[in-house]
Amino acid sequence: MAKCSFPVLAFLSAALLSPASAASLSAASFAGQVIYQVMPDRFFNGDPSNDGDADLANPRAWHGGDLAGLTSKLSYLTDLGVSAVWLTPIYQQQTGRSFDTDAYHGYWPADFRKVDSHFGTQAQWEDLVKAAHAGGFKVVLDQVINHFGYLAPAVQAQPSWFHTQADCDKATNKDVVCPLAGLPDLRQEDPAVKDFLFQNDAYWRGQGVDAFRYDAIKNVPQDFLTALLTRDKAAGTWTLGEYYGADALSVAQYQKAGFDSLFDFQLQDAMKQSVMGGSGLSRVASALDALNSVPKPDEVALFLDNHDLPRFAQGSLFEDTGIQRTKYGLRALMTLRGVPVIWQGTEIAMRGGADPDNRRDMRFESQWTPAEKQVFEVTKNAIKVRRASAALSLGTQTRLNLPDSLSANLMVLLREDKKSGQRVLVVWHNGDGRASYSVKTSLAPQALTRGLFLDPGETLSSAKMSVSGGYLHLSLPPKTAAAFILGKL
Ligand SMILES: [Ca+2]
Repeated sequence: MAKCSFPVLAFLSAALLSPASAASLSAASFAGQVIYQVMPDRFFNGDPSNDGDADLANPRAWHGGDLAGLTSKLSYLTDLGVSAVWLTPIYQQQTGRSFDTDAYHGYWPADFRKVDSHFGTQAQWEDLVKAAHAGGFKVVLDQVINHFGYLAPAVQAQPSWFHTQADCDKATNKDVVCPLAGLPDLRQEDPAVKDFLFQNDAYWRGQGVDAFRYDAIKNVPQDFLTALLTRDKAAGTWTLGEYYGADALSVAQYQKAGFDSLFDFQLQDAMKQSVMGGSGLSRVASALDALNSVPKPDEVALFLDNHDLPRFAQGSLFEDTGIQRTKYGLRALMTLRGVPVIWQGTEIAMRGGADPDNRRDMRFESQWTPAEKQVFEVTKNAIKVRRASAALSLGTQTRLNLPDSLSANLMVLLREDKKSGQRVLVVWHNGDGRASYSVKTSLAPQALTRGLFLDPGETLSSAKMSVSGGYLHLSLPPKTAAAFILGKL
């Protein structure tokens, strides 16, 4: 729920926590998790009785998806193999439309502590949390801290809670004081507003939420964020900030300020260009190198697309290309240090342009094409491989230098879990055809090793690796990511 453009630099005030004091409060970690992002209205309709004026033909209207639907599809998430579920906001929204659009997305709140009737009842929320926890999922809830919905009664009832046009006009930090997309902008410097937002967090923590995804963090004051995050850390709540367009520098600055995690938009953009768009891998390599200097690289949220961006597969002209490259992208994502986040439908290479086209209704197995089923199977396999490997889930990440002539089509990462001694060699192959490479290496000799990722129906990967005579030998299918177990440390 934010718009800006690259490049992005975050300017933080002196009021922030020092890195040391922020780190000392840290309690929660999502290292090793794989998050699945759900927009409940567009996921699954488990209770037609709450549909209200849903209109499936209108992409800007409510569609009827709800909490009961998500609960009934937790088995789908278990099958996919993810470990956490992030819900876009589910609390009570404004009544009526703004810009000819319903508040189906959840970012136009009216009552922050009540489940919206379209999403279900308080009891259905409790059922969901109970079932999710019983299924081993962590629950991540979107928290809006910047604004109310345009038509929320509070805007008229409590005008002192909101910035005015005059505040905006005289503000030095327009991002913080001026409305985001015209939304009624909360005055977090008002103690009553601050306390209201603190209590919203406390309320949802009490409702079983394990982590918050904070919307539009560049649009709220830093000292407010610091106070909010201090409370979250003390309570053991993991925090994920959305700073639209964030690069590794922004990630580092906000982690130092107390966030456990931010989304890395720079890496997302690089992967879109390289994996889906077909340009070389150098921008991906740079984005990964930049992450080496963030305080908590294991916690950084990695993603191919989300509800605010065109779909990952949307970047390709042909259907089969979009399918093939989404498999590549999802496998590649599962090889990286950090916390992968999958937006509902990306695991079947769903298409869609800008909002609301990127929020088409989720489709499930009986509705899939054979190609979509294949993408799902590839994703499921890649998640399974990642979660079974301490090196891929939790290991350090070192990018190996390659000759310039190879670096557009090849990227090699060494993932090492120091605790277990497990090591995995990751290779991204961006070439259009099957290819073999021999690269000088200091790795110890190793017999022919097959890749860990399997295509549907395959029992032995066609991706091959060996090390002999001081050379790393690779034989790789086109446009894919591979991972090979290396001898222990
Ligand atoms: Ca419904």
